[in-house]
Amino acid sequence: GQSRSEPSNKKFPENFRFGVATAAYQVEGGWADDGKGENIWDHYTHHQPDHIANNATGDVACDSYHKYMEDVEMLKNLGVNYYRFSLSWSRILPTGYTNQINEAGVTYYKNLISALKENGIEPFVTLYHWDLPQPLQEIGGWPNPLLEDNFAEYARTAFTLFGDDVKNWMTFNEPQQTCLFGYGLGATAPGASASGIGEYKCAYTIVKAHAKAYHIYDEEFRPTQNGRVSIVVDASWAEPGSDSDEDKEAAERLLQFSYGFYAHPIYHPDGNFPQVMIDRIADRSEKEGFPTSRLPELSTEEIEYIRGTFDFLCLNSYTTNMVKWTNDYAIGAPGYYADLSVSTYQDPSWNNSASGWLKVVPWGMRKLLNWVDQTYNHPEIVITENGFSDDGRLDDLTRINYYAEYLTSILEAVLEDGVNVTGYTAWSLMDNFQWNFGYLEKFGIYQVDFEDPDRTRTIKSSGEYYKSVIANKCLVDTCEE
Ligand code: PNW
Repeated sequence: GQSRSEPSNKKFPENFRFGVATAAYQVEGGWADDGKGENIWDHYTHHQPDHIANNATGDVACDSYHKYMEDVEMLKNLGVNYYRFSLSWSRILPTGYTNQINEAGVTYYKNLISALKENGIEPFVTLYHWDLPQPLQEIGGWPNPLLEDNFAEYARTAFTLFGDDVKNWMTFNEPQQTCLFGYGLGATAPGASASGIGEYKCAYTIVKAHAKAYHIYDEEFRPTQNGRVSIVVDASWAEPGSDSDEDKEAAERLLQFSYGFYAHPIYHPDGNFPQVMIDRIADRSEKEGFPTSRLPELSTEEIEYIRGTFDFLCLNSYTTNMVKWTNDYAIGAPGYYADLSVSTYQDPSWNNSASGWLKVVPWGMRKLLNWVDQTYNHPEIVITENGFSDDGRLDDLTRINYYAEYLTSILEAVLEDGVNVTGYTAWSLMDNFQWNFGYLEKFGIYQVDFEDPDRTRTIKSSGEYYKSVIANKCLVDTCEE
């Protein structure tokens, strides 16, 4: 309901780490500067502008390509332990392939990384936050299994260039957003509509590409660089609509289709895609007249190669959905939602944000953390994104409440449930390009003035609050000692 609970007055453990996150396309701008190649978000915003609110683009965004020293000053002011940002593949390899390295792009990231380190801020680097080089889309993008090798070569290039200073790597950010929305539903770049087939082929490539990058790190870089590699998978908690066995089964099935699809092959001791997906998609494919399942099959060798390719678990989560059981959708055109066959809704009493999908449900975070802890054998978890959108006001009290309530729920999972969460990352350092929503939804703890050519940044009340949380490891004025 609308009621607010008091934030916890317990302290975070001494070794708990706090950070903030951004992503290259959302903040950098400089889309064609100094030899950068075109990627699928450049292409999509330029060629299908009607898919983006106000026809916005990331051409300039927060102009971090030029203003990164100011970003580092903000990070220093906040006192964060680490900064999670992503590399633009096309800025380093303009064609997507390793035939050509763009020295200016390499210099940009070297400068950013050394400025962070000089200020005692650890770089947490994502290799792929949705911005595939356009030439690799021209050969089909992620549903083409050959991209496994293109990604692996890009990863090796990044480990070689930056691995002496970067000790925490994430291969992919939220493959569900790439696969389901980009290649299934046609809602985000590259805008391919092939649901029931495209998202499954995409996931097959991505889990293998992740594993290959992990093995390359393990064999060629870990002995000298000694860092950690993982993948970021996003989840919304799925709460059964009632106590009935059907609704519980439906909620678990949604978690497996949305989160388990990408997490199970890597994080689960048995590896492979979730059995409920294998069974249901095979059954429906057969009834639809397909000779084999629309879900690609992982061979025994592939399952072995992929499972366990992580050094810690990275989780993004913002919200919760309620789930009700339904009859299986009628056999007809293939589709992800038909394969899944559940119905979801959000409780009208939950507090809103500026994003239609994002309702404030802090207790869902605690339940999700417990589910991940139990399902994947008590891994070390870093929350790599969590945050709240509004209209961009400086005095953003609803965002402070969101952070206080979600961090309370996380603290309870750690202290009372024994879940091994070691880090928390606020999305986002600053307002930025929010994909299809352009600049309408603001997630920053710093405001950015997008009317101002200088893209002036101003700290919000939530930024001051987060700063005090980091300094005191405490959510209220004074914590129990
Ligand atoms: C994340 N959901 O995407 C992305 O990693 C960020 O780049 C993005 O800016 C941020 O969320 C805010 O939109 C998500 O439906 C999109 O639960 C949707 C969901 C979760 C994450």
